[in-house]
Amino acid sequence: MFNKVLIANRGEIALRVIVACKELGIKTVAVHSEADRDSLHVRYADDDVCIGPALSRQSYLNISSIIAAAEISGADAIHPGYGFLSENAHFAEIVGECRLTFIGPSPQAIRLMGDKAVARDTAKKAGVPIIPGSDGPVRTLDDAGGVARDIGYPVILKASAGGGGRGMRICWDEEDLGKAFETARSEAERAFGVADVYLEKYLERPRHIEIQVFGDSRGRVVSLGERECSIQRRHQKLIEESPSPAIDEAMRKKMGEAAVRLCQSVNYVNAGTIEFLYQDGEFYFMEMNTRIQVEHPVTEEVTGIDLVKEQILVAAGDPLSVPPGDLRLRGHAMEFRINAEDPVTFAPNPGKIREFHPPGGPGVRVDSHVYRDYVVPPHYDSLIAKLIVTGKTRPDTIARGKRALEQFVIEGVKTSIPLHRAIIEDPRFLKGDLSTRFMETFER
Ligand code: MV4
Repeated sequence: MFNKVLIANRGEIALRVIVACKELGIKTVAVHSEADRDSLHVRYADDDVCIGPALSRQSYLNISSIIAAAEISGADAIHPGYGFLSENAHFAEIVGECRLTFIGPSPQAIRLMGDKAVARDTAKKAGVPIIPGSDGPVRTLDDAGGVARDIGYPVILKASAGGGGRGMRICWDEEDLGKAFETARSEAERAFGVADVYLEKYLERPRHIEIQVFGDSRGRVVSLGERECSIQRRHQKLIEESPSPAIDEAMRKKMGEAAVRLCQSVNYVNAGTIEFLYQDGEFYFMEMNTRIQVEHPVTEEVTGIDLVKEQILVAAGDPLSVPPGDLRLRGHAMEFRINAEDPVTFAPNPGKIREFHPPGGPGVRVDSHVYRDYVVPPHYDSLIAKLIVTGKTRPDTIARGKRALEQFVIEGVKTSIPLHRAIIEDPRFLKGDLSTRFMETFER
């Protein structure tokens, strides 16, 4: 087992990893920027190293500073959290070359899934359903037009190196495609350094449903149920839940088996997520995320598995602790992401938190790094807390969420709490009638 783990991240996920290490009896090293000196992850870690100025590029994305911090503090492993360097294959490689353990998948697996056109092809070869579309990138407008005519409009152009909704273009007809093709390519080139784009049939009302997967170094891969993440705005998730109101036991098994096949085909080790679009009773592979995700707690609540501890144990060579046989999800869990932002315009609202009273009681979990008088810096994402509620059924969980959101007091910065209080009263939300376009038609 590791003696000391360095956490290459900040905010709530840095605290979450420290908590897991403490429970495993492992020492921790926090790294922080100049803007994060007063952060709780710095206070709770055994050691801390300042790795640079506030700007992420100069601190949390600065590979040499992080490696140097690991060396001077005597860490033997690095947990990347989510965001920042978590899906950077080059970083994972350097960590290994420096005789440190990267707590995550291999650089090869990260690289393979980082190219979305390659990931799509890998899924197809593993027998995982994909959305009708091009075989690999489309090189010319002629090729794109040919594929689009075959599959029928509307189609969507996606950047091979993109992901998370960046660099996408919907085309309703040939004229749209003609206008979008070169723009999409040059945007992809500018944003990701690779111009490649691929094409898919555009699904008009899908749900975003993802499967949590986990592989160990003995070649075992398990699926740990799904998360429904359809409630998003500007490709930022707002609410996630497990189980999905759209998925029954038979579908869960089918999706889980498809996700496991994909992982096995790339010898996947550690935590990962297979994202699917789900529409009219069919699921289609969209992307794979090779990291622990923000919304991992909803899976922890319904499976009883501590995913972050599991990441550390598996990285140290232990077998998965999950017993063999079909997993059953227990109860229902829902996560509300609380951002320091204007609830109407969604503009970030950094500043000093004047009051902070998180809710408690049965079935309520708050994962947060903030406290009264904490100053939310303007340099990073605006997530300040995750409220996770668990109950026996979906209605019980919603009732618990409603009271917890009412009890949650945060003053000094504007937050998304009022938005969550409104969504939780929406008749479509209550029915579980969700799609990725839910927020487009949401009226407060
Ligand atoms: C799609 C789609 C419809 N059809 N692909 C957005 C994020 C990126 N991972 C892929 N995305 C989409 N791909 C096809 N063929 C709709 C979206 C999409 C979406 C997906 C999940 C959650 C929210 C979304 C919001 C807008 C569009």
